[in-house]
Formats: sequence, structure tokens, C-alpha cells
Amino acid sequence: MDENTKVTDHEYGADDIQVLEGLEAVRKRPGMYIGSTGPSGLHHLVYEIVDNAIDEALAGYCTEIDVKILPGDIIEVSDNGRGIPTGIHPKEGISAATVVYTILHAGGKFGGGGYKVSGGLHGVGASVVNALSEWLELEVYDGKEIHYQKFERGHYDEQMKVIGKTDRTGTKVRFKPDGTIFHETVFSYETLLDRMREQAFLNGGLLINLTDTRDENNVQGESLRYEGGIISYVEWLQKMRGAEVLHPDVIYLTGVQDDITVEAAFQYNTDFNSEAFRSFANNIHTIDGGTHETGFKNALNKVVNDFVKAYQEQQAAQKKPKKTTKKKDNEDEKKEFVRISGEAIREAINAVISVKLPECEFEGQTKGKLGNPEVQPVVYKIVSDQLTYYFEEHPETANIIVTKAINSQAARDAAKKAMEAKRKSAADGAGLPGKLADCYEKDTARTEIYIVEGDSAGGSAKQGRNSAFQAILPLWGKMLNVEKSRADKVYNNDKLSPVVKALGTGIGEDFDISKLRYGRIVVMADADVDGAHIRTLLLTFFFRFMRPLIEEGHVYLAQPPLFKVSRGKQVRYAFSDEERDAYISELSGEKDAKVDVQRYKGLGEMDPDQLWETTMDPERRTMIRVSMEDAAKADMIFSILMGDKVEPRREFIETNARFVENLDI
Ligand code: 1YM
Repeated sequence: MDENTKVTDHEYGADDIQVLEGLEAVRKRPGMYIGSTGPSGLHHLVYEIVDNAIDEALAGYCTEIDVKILPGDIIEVSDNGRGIPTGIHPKEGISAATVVYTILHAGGKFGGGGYKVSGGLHGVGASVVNALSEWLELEVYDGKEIHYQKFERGHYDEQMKVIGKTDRTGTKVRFKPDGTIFHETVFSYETLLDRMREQAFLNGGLLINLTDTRDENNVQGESLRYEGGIISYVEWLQKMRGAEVLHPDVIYLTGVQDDITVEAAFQYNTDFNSEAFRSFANNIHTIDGGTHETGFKNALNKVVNDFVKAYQEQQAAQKKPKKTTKKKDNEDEKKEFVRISGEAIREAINAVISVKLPECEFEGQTKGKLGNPEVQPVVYKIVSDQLTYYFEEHPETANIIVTKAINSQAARDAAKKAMEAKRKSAADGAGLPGKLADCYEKDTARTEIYIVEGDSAGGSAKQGRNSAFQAILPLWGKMLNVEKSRADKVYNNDKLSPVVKALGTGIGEDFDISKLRYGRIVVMADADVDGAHIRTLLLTFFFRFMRPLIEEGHVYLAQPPLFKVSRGKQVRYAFSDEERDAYISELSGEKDAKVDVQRYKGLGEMDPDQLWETTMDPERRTMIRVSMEDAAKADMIFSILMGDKVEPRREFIETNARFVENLDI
């Protein structure tokens, strides 16, 4: 017998063999059960245990959950619910709690009858956490006795036993993730805090305490309870992004139909070109949206357009003399009624949508999209009925939102006109910007455009490039912060319009990726503060106006070296201080020969050959591909970084300083 089939104090029957095989399967292929054995999988262990406590809260028996990170990165989760049943399970002949922690469950719980609402690991359960823990201790308080059992990698030597008396009820679980399974066993307080806060918002009124006692000199913690549920969530999101709200109250709509519970909360702010949706199905964050989001968007479209139409009809009736014939009247109405596009209606919205349903189907590569088709008409019906009612009851708010939608549409129309005028103007020649040094090839599988700040760097890049497939566009003029500008200004900006023309796709609602002229768009800027500024501004622009470029992985950041380390003809380029030091010791050799170190302050200091060798040659360069995991999160980060409120930006930079280099956007 190997160590994984340890002898326990009861005989193995056919069921036990199944248990062992089940938990072995989890240990052999952990990724299949928790997604990965990196940090994300590690944190999922906590979510799974907490989800069981949240289910107990949803069932109405638990009001408080404690989550602790203890020294040694041990996790302790406890709740004040009923406690997992400890009685002997009729079929298995062991404690029901032991069954929960040792048998793989496909999803729904036994005994319950209801459906499992939350679910980090798609409901596979506590046994997976147990199988992937070096050890796990379970304590159940049943109002009389404390029941206890210890497991090692899912196995146990002793059955559940009583270790003391108690008058409270609840469940406590302590575990240490298995270091032979996980690459990373250090928990991130911030990651757990984000998740616990999200769950506290989604389960309004529930108290979740998070404490980190790993460093005894720096114990940190937070008590999270939001009576307002997702209304509080929207308020919090607005505050985080430093937004100025457009109307005082968060609009909250809710209803139940066909076993589907729908909740939506939203509020507009004064931002431009931003749209932030956060949606959840059974408390699981659906980062790619799905049928609940579509239902909501369609309902919002319909209701706002109904009100716009009524508003326009009213205006027309006031203006029109009574004499005109009926037929003409109708014609005029048709002409005057302007439909507002979904994008214009959603500009500057901040929304949270949460649905609960008997069984979720998730779609897409990352399973981040709700697929259930029956959800869309239910959300549509509830949101359109209730929003119509809300607008009737709150005419001032309705008026603010409808006016904002009309203005957003007007700005978009003006922007479109500006674009068309530019396109048509003869001065534009073939339509390509004058400073673009284009490449010869046309096949986007190979073509690249380098967008370069600064004329001298642009010059070196032009000489150093391979003109067959690499185009260079130097940037000049005054850069516009798109975060603070209406769409028509963006289209007319002298720095951005050459970028738009060179890429060929158009922007905003006109964006057409099939017209993209280059497969790779490389932003090449100095490795200093000004360079960082240019990079952020361009990324914000792409994110707000050409988002599919980022979503489909076309945008890259060039990585020019920071140092040149040389000894005679031997040359090394270093991209960090560590690399520089390593090359210095490599080249100085045993005899400590003199090594020359040059620090590049800007791209302009490199000659064309050096620039090609280090930064542009596909065989030798490294580039960062810009990706975006979560649009709502990216939207928030751009608002914080580029908006005009200083305080949220300072806070963001302080808490994220360590991560800023590899932000996921
Ligand atoms: C710290 C983690 O697991 N709490 C928890 C779990 C259960 C219950 C209560 C519970 C559920 C039910 C009845 C029911 C679970 N019970 C089961 C099972 N906290 C934590 N609190 N009585 C108690 O669903 O009917 C699985 S989880 F299957 F045994 F009922």
C-alpha cells in the first residue's frame, strides 16, 4: 500500500475504493477541478469553503463568516450556521460531515433539496479542498458538542469524534494547501479582500470578517457588511473611480419570474466614453456578460427610447400649428424622431446585475459568460416593466438620463460627421497620414506599425526598421486625454487622427476590424515618466474607442533596453538592474576587467542598428502583449488613472505600486 491509501480504523468497502479513486483523481489532475495550481487555484480553495458558508447564509441560518489567514499561510474559515450534519450517513455508514469532505460531489448537495446558489469550483465541493490540502481540520458545533476530525491529503485515520461541549452552532475549517501540488502557497490579502467584499455586496446584510495575522507586527483586517447589497456595490464603485454622479439615487430593480431572481442596480456619472457592467449569476462573476446582461441592455434601450420618443413628440406638439393635415403630421413625426443607440444610452453608466437561477450554464473559453437562453426574456421583462415605472415615479431622474442619452447621441453624430468630412477632404490625399512611413507588404499576418513618440526616435526607427513589413508612425502634436473629452473632440485631435487613419479601422461605433492594416500595433516610448504617460494615453484611447484591438491581442508595448553593457566587442543589452549586474559580472570575468555601462535615457540615444537589434527585430526583441481579462475592472483602472480626481488615483497607486508593472490591461 502506498502512502495515499493509508489504513483507517474501518474496513474498506466498495464505496471507500470509490472515495480513494475520487480524491486521487483530484490530486492527479488538480487543474481540472480548480482551474490551475498557480495563485488563482490556490485562492479558489478559500472561495470554495467560504461558498459553503454563504450557501448557509442564503438558506437563512448564518449571519457571520470569519476568514483568517494564519501564520504559515494556513486558512481558517468559520460560520455561525447550523453546522454540517454530523449524524451517521445512512448509505455510507460514516458521519455526513466526513462524507462532505471525502466524496466528490458532482454538484447539488444531498439532503438539501434546494439548489446550490454559489459555487467557486462549479460546485464540486469541500472534498476537492481536502484532497489538495497537506492537512485539514474540521470542527462542527451543534449547540451541544464540538465534533472534530483531521485529514491529511484527504485521508483520515480516525472517524469524527466529540472533543468538547458548546452552546453555539456553526462550522470551522482550517487547512494548509499542499505545497507539493501548488506552485505558489502564499495568499494575497488583497485578492481575498476583493472576493470577500464582492460576496458581501452580493449577499446584502451578511457580515464577513477578513483578518491576516501572518505578520504579528502588522495584523490587518476588514469587516465587510453592506445592508444595501448591490445598491451599496454601485455606490462603492462610483466612489472608487472618483466619479461625480449624475443623479443622486442608485436605481434598483428586482423581481422573480420562472424561478429566476433578478436584481439590477445602476447609476450614471459624468464620465465620457466609459461604460461599466459587473454581472453575476448565482454569485459567480460573469466577466464576459451573457444573457442576463443582454436582457438588461435591451430593456434599457427600449425604455430610454420610449421616453425619448415621448419627449420629442411633446416638443413637436408644442411647436406645431394645428392647421397641418393629418398625413403631413405623421410624416413629420417620423422625420423628427431620433433613435438613440445603445452605446449612447450606456455612456457613463455604472451597473451591477445579479441573477439567481436553478442551474447555470457557462460559455466561452474562460466560462465567463452566462449561456442560459431563458434568462434573457425574464431580465428584459422585469427591467423594462420596473424601469418604466421608476421613470414615471421619478420624472427628474428620468429627465436627467434621457437628456444625457440625447446629448451623447448628438456628440456621436457630430463625431461621425467630423470623421466623414475628414475622409472626404482632398487635402488628405490617399487618406494616409503624411508622416507615416508605410511598409510594402499588405498581409496583416506579417505587418506591424510602430507608433513612436518623439521625432528623433521616429527617425532612428525609420532607418532601423525592415521596411518590407514594418511601418513607422511618429507622433506629434498635443495629446488629448480621451477620458476627459467628448467623442467629437477625439475624432478631431491632431495627435490621434493620424493613428486612426493609419490603422484604417475607424473608431467607436464605426470600428471595423476587417479594415485593420497591420496585425501588430506596437507602442514604442521611452522607459521614463513621459513615456509611461504616452503609453497610458494611447492604451486608454484604444480601450475606449478601438477595444477589439486589445481584446483580439493586436496591441503591444515595445521593450527597449535600459542599459548597454560592453567590454570591447562584447555587447549585452539589459532590461533591468538585475540583468545589468549579471552582465557586468559575466563580462568582467575572473580578472575583473573594466566593463563599460551605458544607461539609455531615451530611445533617441540608440542608433538605428541598435534599435533594430534590441527592440524591433522579431528574432531578438521582447514585447508585452496588452491583454484585458475583465473589461469592467479595466474601465475602473483607466478612470482612476486618467480621470481628474486625485485622491482615488493616489490610493490606487499606493495599493498597487508593486503590481503596476504588470497590470492586466
Ligand atoms: C466554514 C464552512 O461548510 N457551513 C455549512 C455547511 C453545511 C451546512 C451548514 C448545512 C447544510 C444543510 C443542512 C443542507 C453543509 N451541509 C452539507 C450537507 N462552512 C460550512 N453550514 N445542515 C447544515 O444543505 O441541508 C454540505 S455543506 F451535505 F451535509 F448537508
